[in-house]
Amino acid sequence: MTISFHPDASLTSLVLRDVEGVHFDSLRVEAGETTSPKSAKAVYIQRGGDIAFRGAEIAWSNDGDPSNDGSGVFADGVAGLVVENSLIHDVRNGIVVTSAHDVSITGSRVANILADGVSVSGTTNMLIKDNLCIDFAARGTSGVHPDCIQLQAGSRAIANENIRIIDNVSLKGFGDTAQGIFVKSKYVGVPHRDILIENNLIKQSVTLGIYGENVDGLTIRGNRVLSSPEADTPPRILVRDPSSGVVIENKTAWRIVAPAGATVSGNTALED
Ligand SMILES: [Ca+2]
Repeated sequence: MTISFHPDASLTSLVLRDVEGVHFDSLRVEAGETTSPKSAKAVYIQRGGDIAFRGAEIAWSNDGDPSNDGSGVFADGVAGLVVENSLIHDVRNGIVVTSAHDVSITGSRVANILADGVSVSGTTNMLIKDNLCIDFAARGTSGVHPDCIQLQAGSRAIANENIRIIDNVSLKGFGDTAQGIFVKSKYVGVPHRDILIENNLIKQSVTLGIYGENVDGLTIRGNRVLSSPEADTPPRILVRDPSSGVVIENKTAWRIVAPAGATVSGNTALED
């Protein structure tokens, strides 16, 4: 079933619980302000599957105050999710995916972000491609450390497997600094597996452009990690142990730090 929204139509929130096979065209959610930003979700999908959003616009309050915004899309336990050509703005987290599989986030823009653009845990088979993160709130606001794309193991201690992060762009824009692509599991013996980070552009001014830790099978290829003009700490590529099967190649970055045993070749370092 496909639900197409009239250009004048909007919702204040959308909850899909155990829903199967519904595709939304041009959904608009204007969620307004929230007094509980950590738990509030403009679009909440719990279980179910084969859910798609194409051409959506999902936003909390566009008032210059990032502390009154909740998350844009929060998907938990979903079997099959597409977010395509959508705009998600004025959010705490743009898109949160946890304990899901077969997920595609493509061609979308996440702007005016307090925490993370895309945050993923416990998920298998996911494509994150052709997205843009821009205009982060001041780092440290409400204690957050923003990233464009973050892979973590979450509170359930389940890492991610087979995640492809390709052709995304993270820019400072008119906002503050943020990390680019951050991949870490804090649980011993629970590594992420088979992670590809390819041809992304990160132009920022904090140390971690691309970061990996506790990953089994990590390929970082063809990315550009560049400083924004006012950078005092240019971003770098940093991969830490415990990690195995690490390949870093054909990348441009100010500095590349890899663990022993990594295959590092064909990179251009911008060290001055
Ligand atoms: Ca706001």
